[in-house]
Amino acid sequence: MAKAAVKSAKKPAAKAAPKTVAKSAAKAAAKPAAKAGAKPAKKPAVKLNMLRPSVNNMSVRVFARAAGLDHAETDAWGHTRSPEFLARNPAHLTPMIEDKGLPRGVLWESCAIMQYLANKHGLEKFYPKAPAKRAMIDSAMFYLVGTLYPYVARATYPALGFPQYAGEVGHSDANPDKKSEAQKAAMAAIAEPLEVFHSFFRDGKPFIGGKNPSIADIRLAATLEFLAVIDYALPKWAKEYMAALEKKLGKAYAEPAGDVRGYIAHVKSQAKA
Ligand SMILES: N[C@@H](CCC(=O)N[C@@H](CS)C(=O)NCC(=O)O)C(=O)O
Repeated sequence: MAKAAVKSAKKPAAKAAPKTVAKSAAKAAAKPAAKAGAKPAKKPAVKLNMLRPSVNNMSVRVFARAAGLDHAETDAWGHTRSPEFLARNPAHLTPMIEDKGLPRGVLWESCAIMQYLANKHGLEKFYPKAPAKRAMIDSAMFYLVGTLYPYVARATYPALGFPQYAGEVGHSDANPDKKSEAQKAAMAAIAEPLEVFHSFFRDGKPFIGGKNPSIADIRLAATLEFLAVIDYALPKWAKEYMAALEKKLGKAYAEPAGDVRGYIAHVKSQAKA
């Protein structure tokens, strides 16, 4: 399994702080950079710009490790709105990879990144080539990003301290009762799509991908990590599913998950204080 080299961002500028990650995130999840004096490895093939407390980022970080891809992580904390970053990625979003073959040199959107890297390196174990099987993985990921994730974001971002999106109650000047009502409604809405992943996409199999976790499984398990911040009562199957995926992927999962879990523990301890 390839170990990701990690470069930390230089001074994160307060003004350039990323939209969806609270300022304390960088501190809470910050890890020391690679050991000084270590033998310089050959230049990694792919550069991954990432933010540690994010489950969108966690998905790609887990996948790159699990697939043993030659890559280096750069902590983009405080840089996503810098002129240099925006010139390459006007959406200012992470995860973002830099890879030579790409027409614009960069690619963002977690699922698109995993699909591209799996295609490029023939990683059929994570992303089957057969059209019908592949379509199910794609369907699960689109359903996650388009339906489940917006509920998860509205339910958890207020507790995570992440800003919500324009037009949402959480983003507005609405009174706290209205905000709390909206948060609760989003939380209640999670159960239905979650059950769809279980009954339809897993359909009795250990993972959406079958015996082995696919990129859709990595995306789903990572997303569910955020629910711990609101003490969401996950159904038994979901807890077992997440544990099975972590067992199967080992450190490849546990390491990036540790950053997300560390951030959640931090915000929870702040809320209690
Ligand atoms: N749908 C995207 C969401 C990406 C996203 O929201 N990234 C956030 C972190 S969770 C980000 O990089 N925000 C920085 C900014 O907006 O400046 C994906 O799955 O990759």
